[in-house]
Amino acid sequence: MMAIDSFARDHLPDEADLPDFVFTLPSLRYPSRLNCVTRFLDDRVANGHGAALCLIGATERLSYAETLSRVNRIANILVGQFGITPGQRVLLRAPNSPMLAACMLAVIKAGAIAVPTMPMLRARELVYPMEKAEIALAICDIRLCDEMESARTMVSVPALYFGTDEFAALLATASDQFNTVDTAIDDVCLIGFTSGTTGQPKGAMHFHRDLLAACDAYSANVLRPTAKDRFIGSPPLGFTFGLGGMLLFALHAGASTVLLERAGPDDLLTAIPQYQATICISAPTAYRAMLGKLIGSDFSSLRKCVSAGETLPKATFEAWAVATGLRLLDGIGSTEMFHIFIASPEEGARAGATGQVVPGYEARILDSDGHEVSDGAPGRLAVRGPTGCKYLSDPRQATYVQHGWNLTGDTYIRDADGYFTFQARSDDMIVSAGYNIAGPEVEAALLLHEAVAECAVIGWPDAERGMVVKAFVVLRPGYGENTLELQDFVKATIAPYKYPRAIAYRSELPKTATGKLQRFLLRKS
Ligand code: 3UK
Repeated sequence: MMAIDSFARDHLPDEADLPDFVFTLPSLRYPSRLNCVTRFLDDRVANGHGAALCLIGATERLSYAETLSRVNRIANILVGQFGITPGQRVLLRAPNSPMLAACMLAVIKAGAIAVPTMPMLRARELVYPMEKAEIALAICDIRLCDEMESARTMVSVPALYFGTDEFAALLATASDQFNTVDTAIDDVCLIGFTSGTTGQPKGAMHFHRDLLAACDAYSANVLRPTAKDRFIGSPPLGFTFGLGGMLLFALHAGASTVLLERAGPDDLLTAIPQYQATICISAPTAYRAMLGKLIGSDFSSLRKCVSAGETLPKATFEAWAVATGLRLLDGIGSTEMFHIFIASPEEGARAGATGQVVPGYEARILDSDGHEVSDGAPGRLAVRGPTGCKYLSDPRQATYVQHGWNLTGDTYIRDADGYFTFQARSDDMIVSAGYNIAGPEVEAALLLHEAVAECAVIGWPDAERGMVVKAFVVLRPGYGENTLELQDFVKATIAPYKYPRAIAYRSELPKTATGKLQRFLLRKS
């Protein structure tokens, strides 16, 4: 019997602080012992799907059988060379690639816990998850070794670099047979650190069943990929949006996925036709950036486009539909919930609304006392389902989970048809002269103006009104500053009292590694 490291289990929140888990969908009833990689890979190969393409990178293409054999080899290296035992935490650091995907799957297959990180993190930012998760091994792309080596001067952790001759030699000699480590369905297999717009990142722990539930709830019911699909997109695998959307949903459907190191809007414009991708996973900002440059790009292979991470304004939804004939699939997810819990399939999509609750999830809108508000009134979004927030020893668990419900920190309105419309992050609501104004609504209005490429709206301290609405605007090339015109435009588009009383012009806006606007930095500017 192998020693089992109980760190993750020991650091789960107390029973009383856990969210309720609901398993209403029959497809979410899993056996009590299962390693999720069995479903993602081994079962596929056993069922005759081994020859189908699985992982596609800039320099290599692996079938399902080749992916399984690579994953097994890496798992053997982890166990044989580094003595990794079930439950230990393995940090991963690399841009998206088939090798990174294989390493993550190998860690999980070996019963260990993957702790993926964003490739752009600096040494100082790596130290926190390394210490907090008591990392046993760091797997890192050799090209990103500088920050890793500098982090390792601060925390002593063994490192395994890929992209080196030594690694290639290890891989070549390792056995491609590996017995999947038998785990409980509720053993932790992943710790995703939040990007943390403020404060220290939080380590959101997820079970084997959480990775499967995202596939069986959201992907199977809303995205509905088939084995013929080819995924492509921008989020890093270090972000649960990317891990689910770019890897797990593809594997779960027997489809292929294109994992590119550079997948910004300009890269996607050429990569989508080049790889004949059918499903694009990205964020509103990237779709907006692509919109202006679509002429000359052949997007005829695309059949679905997922947008998440930030609110999708009506204008972007409509412009994308006109330009490509595709209805963007908006969806709200979070690192804590692992993936998307409110989203509608194309035929049910409504411009400007995030969508309806994903089958398997429940959602409510609460007032500040925790009572449900009536349809049409804004309140705090509370959700529960098969997945939920489980922070690695963090007092902020009690903020996210209250009375069994996960409180995402977003203000939403539900209408009588069960559609949920995003208002603002609860701390981005602006109270000006007694009015409640949602910054993102003013942003959506500004984005309808032809001169506006990007914008961010915040509350700005004001002696008279408490706060005033202030907009930071990035202009499209060829347009000059014209504050009066933009103000009049907003007044003509939404209730006039919401117009930005101050407008500042910027060449770019501060964003997190996951592409979210950092409004708090603007508040300090
Ligand atoms: C915001 C949205 C409006 C919202 C994520 C899909 O973004 C993800 O996770 P994070 O932990 O952030 C969560 C917060 O981001 N948000 C995300 N999507 C939307 N707001 N409309 C949307 N469609 O404030 C939420 O609380 O970085 C997204 C899948 C997995 C994820 N981790």
